[in-house]
Order: sequence, then structure tokens, then C-alpha cells
Amino acid sequence: MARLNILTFPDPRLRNHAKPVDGVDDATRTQLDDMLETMYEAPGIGLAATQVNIDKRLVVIDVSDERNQPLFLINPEVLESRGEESMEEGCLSVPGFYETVKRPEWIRYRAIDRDGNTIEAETEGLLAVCIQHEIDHLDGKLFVDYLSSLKRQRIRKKLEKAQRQPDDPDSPAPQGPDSSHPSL
Ligand code: QAP
Ligand code: CO
Repeated sequence: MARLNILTFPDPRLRNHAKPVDGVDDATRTQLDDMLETMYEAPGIGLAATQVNIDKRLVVIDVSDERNQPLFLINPEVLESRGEESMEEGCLSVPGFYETVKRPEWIRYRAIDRDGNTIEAETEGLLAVCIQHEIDHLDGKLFVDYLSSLKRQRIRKKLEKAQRQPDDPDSPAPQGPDSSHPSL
């Protein structure tokens, strides 16, 4: 297993539209395992391949409290959605910023699992929001795109400054394996 570098907004690579996966092989399973380790280490509840510069439609999610119920979604798609819900969202690629986003509250989705089987399921609440957030990443979309351009520019400028001055105490904690590890 390996920890992957997480891209930070406004990195243009976060705007990539990821390619569908054709058949689940061991190389893809290794990428999913590396993504899961990276997400647990961050820590986060969801991570899309686009965020770690992998051009494939792969998502890992774990919204469980014990962090022992990983979900591996390959080529995930929303088939149907209902309702509306406002939830405070964050993103490992937008470290330190949380804003309320409105999305459908219930979804039916389809994906291929780690074993190559097609699954179809319904879900709501946090998991439904997380799946929609991660599918957005595969299409080059970020939760900040749902905010006003004023809020988005504010976040962009702060993150650009934080990346120029990684020791600024006002800046969000750096993310990923490239960041400094004070304990090491
Ligand atoms: C997407 O996000 C999500 O700013 C997953 O400093 C989030 O795991 C969907 C994180 C909320 C629905 C609701 C963010 C970690 C993790 C940060 C994440 C940070 C450290 C975000
Ligand atoms: Co995200």
C-alpha cells in the first residue's frame, strides 16, 4: 500500500474528466487500495482518483464511525435522484474550508465493485451526498463550483497563498505525503 499525493484547488488537473475503467484488474485494485490508505490517513470520508492524479473513474468512500466499511466504486453513476438537502461539505483538495451545498437527498446509483460485479443501490443522507461529491470530481467539478464566485475566489486566493507560504500559521494544514511531518 502507498500514500498518494492529493492535489489542491486550484490545481488545473482537478478539472480533468476521468476515463471509464474497462475491466477490473490487479493494477486497478492496487490503485483503489492506495486511495483508501490515502483517504484514511488524511483523514477523509471520500476520495476520487482525480484528486490523486489518476485518470480513471475510481472512488473510495467510508462514512462509518469505525472506519471499517470501505466502499469501492468503479465507473459510478447516479441513475435517479429525489429531494433536496443542504449539507456542510469539505474536500481533501480544498483543505480547511467547509461550506453548505444543496444536492438531491436520495439517489439510486450503479457502479462496479472491487470484484468486478455491477452493483445497484439506493441511499440517502451523508452517503448519498458523498457519492455525488465524488462523481463530481471524476467530471472535473468541485464543491466550490456551487458557491458564489466571490466565495470561490476568496478560497482560491487563500489556498494559493498557503501553498506559497506553507508555514503561515493562518493557513490550513498541508495535506498529503509531500507535506512536512513534525513528528518525524
Ligand atoms: C467529501 O470530503 C464530503 O478541509 C469528502 O482540512 C465531505 O473527506 C462529502 C477533509 C463532507 C460530504 C460531506 C477536509 C480533511 C476531508 C478538510 C472529505 C481537511 C481535512 C474531506
Ligand atoms: Co472532494
